[in-house]
This record gives sequence, structure tokens and C-alpha cells, in this order.
Amino acid sequence: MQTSPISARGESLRAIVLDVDGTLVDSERDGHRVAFNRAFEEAGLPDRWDVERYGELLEVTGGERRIKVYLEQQGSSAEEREPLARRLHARKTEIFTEMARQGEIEPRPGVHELLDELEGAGVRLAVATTGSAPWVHALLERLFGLDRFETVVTSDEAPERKPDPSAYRIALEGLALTPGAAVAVEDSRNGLRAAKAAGLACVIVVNDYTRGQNFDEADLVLDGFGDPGPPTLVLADPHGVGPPGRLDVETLRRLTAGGSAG
Ligand code: XBP
Ligand code: MG
Repeated sequence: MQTSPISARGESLRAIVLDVDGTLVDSERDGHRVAFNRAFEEAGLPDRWDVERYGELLEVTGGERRIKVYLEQQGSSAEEREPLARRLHARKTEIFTEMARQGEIEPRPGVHELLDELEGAGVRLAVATTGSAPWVHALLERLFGLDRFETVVTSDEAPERKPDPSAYRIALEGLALTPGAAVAVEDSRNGLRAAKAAGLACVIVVNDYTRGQNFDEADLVLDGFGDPGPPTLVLADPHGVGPPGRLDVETLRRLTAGGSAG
């Protein structure tokens, strides 16, 4: 197992690029899934995604693609599913945007504390998500204040969905930083692959849907943010950065070479 600092790039931590779904918010099971099902129901369709099926469908990033893959599994033709998926997803986006606006989606425990600490330490904040701009903006505004994020990259800006690295690359361009000066915080294998392909160090904070995924390339794997609440369990710490029971700015600094643990 690798125990050295992750790189010799010599840069210090300037920014954190955060994923939204599953990372800032635990939004999939009781948020997006519910909104997809409401869209099916309003369209008069019998389809409903239960918790387990939705977990399988999460392998497909991007809500419209997820609906398309599902419809294809159900035997729908390409001519049928393209416009139907577009229509269903447009309605799902409206429904979920309203849920976000109404405060139905909450931050994961410890996220507020981490963002405050990062800002206090002068670390810039950005977002790279595969989600759609209307709800992403509504959610960030409601929970944290949209202005706190210098760059917010959604599926409206990125040409491809994760694991494609485009969202991370565009975020770095927006920040005018090289990958060595930023660390990504993600929850899933698709997000990890996107961040690593863009050249960022990546911390994974697992949730119930992603706990069993392969995070071999991650620079740190935690089971939560750790503050408030019980100290986070460290699931993998290949560089020996030793987080103090929570994800804090010092730990994130050690993941860039300028502040390495080595
Ligand atoms: C998030 C997604 C999104 C959401 C739903 O992935 O894949 O599709 O599930 O949002 P990540 P939309 O956390 O890796 O960014 O319906 O707006 O796509
Ligand atoms: Mg995610």
C-alpha cells in the first residue's frame, strides 16, 4: 500500500471542489427517487423505482440518461424513449427544484461545519455535479448561500456526465487553478473516477448507496464528515494523513503536496 504523500507537485491547498448528490446532501433515496416517481405518476405511467432498484440505476449518472436506460430495459424503442425521457426529466427537475426550495433536502451532518472552516482558512469553494442547474442552484442557495461557491458546474455546463472529468476540468478553469492546488470531495465511484481523471486528489465520504463500491484510487475514504456527531470512521488512508475524527482543513491540506504528511 502507498504511504507517501500523493504527489510532488509542491502546491498548497487553494480550493475544494465538492460533489452535491450524496456528498453535500444525502439526496438520492428520499429526494431524486421520490421526484422521479412523482413524474412517472403525473404522466400516468405505472412505473415506480423502489429503493433497491434506484440503487442499481444510480450506476447511470444523469437523470435523463437514467430514465432512458430504464425505459430501454423495459423494452421501449429509441423513437419512443428519447422524447419521453426528456419530458419526464424536465418535470422531475421542476419537482425536485421545488423540493430543494422548500427545504425538503438537508445537508449531511458536518457539511456546514466543514464549509465554515474552509472559508475561515481562506480555501475557495467550488461545485462539480452531474445534476441539473435549476435544482442545484436552488439547493445551494437554500442550504448554504450560492455566493459562497466561486464556481458551480452542473450538467448544463459540462458536456459529459461523470465519470467523464469535464465537470472537474471546467471547475478548475473557473477557479484558474491547476489540479494540484485543489482536492475533490465525492461519495461515489463515478465521482472518484471523474475527479482523478481531471488530476485532483479525492476524498470519498461514503453513504448507504456507495459504501460497497470500489474506492481503490481514493486518497482518503471516510464514513462521514464527523462533526457534529460521532467521530468519522476512516475506511482507507493510503497516505497516512490521519484525520482527527472528522474531515478538517488540515487533513485536506496534507492531501496536496504543499502541505503533505510526509
Ligand atoms: C448525480 C447524478 C444526478 C442525480 C439526479 O451524480 O447522477 O443524475 O442523481 O440529478 P453525482 P438530475 O453526484 O456524481 O454528480 O436528475 O438533475 O440529473
Ligand atoms: Mg455524488
